[in-house]
Amino acid sequence: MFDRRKFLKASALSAAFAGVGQTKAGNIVAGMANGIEPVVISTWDFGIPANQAAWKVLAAGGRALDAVEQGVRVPEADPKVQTVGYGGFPDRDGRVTLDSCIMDEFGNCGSVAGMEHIMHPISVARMVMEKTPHVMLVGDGALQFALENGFEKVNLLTPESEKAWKEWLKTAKYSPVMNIENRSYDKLAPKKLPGNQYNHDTIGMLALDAKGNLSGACTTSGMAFKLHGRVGDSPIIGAGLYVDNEVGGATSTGVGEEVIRNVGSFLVVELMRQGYPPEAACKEAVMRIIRKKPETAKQIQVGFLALNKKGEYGAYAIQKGFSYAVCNKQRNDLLVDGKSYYNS
Ligand code: SD4
Repeated sequence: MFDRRKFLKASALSAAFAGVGQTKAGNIVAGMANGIEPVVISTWDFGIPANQAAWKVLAAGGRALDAVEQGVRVPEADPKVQTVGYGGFPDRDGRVTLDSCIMDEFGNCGSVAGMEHIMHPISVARMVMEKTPHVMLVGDGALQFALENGFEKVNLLTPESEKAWKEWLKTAKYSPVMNIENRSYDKLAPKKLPGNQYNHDTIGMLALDAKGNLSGACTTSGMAFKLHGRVGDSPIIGAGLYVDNEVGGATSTGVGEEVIRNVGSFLVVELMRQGYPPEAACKEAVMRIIRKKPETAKQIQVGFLALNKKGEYGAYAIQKGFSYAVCNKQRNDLLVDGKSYYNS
């Protein structure tokens, strides 16, 4: 039955935000006038080469699901990206444990958490989605499943990441101080590692294909030097990633504990369902974290990235410095500075 109150609320929100982002790089993408055009967006600067791999699939008329899988495999395999996949920083026991998830246009999803020794956890997550009746496999069970399905066992700890871990061990207290860890590793490792190009976090990727279908992927080695067994937001459907093909998709980066507590990516998608444009939805999800824990929020970074069904996109973070990459027919290497609550 038609709900007039809901309709008026949604219309009012749409109207209130109608001007948001129409002229800014971070809000509107191809297809506004001439129907939907494919687009792929992803977190941080390493999103640029990842998007380009995804774009090959989209430009050939491929499925968004294939695009996001191919895209995030790029940083997964790149040892210079020390926060995703191979070469990722280990936990405080020196073990590289990976978290990944994927979600398609039908609401199917798959996930692995705390998985060791596999170069492409995103592809294992996809296999969990497609070959099992389950959503999530963890730890040894995830590894066993991967090995049984033809994935190769590799050593994910590179000499550079091992060195950074040993450096961290000199001063590390064995206590899970989650809310400052993000920053301490930012200060510690990347600047000391020669040749390191990238120093940020999780890759979350969202794509819209030529058929107008959405998919998303999220993959990470998690918080550097975490407690062994700690799982962040990234492999948790609704926290690190959510896609609803009727509305849009969202993904997150930063301190996963706060994202999980607020079911962040699901919240962003639900806000878009109510009429919020992507950036406004991301901002409201960030504000929810800040309002609940203002003192904690001063110390941490959380960023959300969102893409709606029309191909509009946006982002918002607690702290400044959250960049995201965009690739479409016009540009394959756009890097956008996401807006943030704190600006210094
Ligand atoms: C996590 N959100 O494990 C991920 C990793 C990240 O800053 O982005 N860390 O919490």
